[in-house]
Amino acid sequence: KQGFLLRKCTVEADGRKTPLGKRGWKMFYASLKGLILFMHKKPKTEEDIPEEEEYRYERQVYTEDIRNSISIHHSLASKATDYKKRPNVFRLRTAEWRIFLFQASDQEEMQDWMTMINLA
Ligand code: I3P
Repeated sequence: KQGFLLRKCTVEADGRKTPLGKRGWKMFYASLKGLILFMHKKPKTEEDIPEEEEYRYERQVYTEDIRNSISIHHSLASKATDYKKRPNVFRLRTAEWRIFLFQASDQEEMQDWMTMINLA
């Protein structure tokens, strides 16, 4: 499963709220392989694009972002019914109790991501 996802961090591994300034929504190209949700980001500058690690999706260049990739082993995805500001948002709680919100492009995509993550 792969596709664009907007991500917002809300709770860190230490159980604390993600600090202000790091709570914004950020676009990633995500791909679920095994038990890792690999994240790919748009590089800030052309020089940040390593030739061999270049990914192109929908005419945009996205490079692998190991730091933001997430282990989904023992994690749980569920619809963020209490989050009303945006549609098609699901919550991901990881084994270390980090919490992320992800906004998918539509309801079907959201359902698909939740199913794939929870069945992985
Ligand atoms: C955050 C950004 C998010 C917002 C978050 C802000 O600021 O505006 O969009 O979340 O609110 O802290 P920053 O970009 O400086 O990190 P919402 O879109 O959910 O409102 P929050 O602190 O209430 O999570």
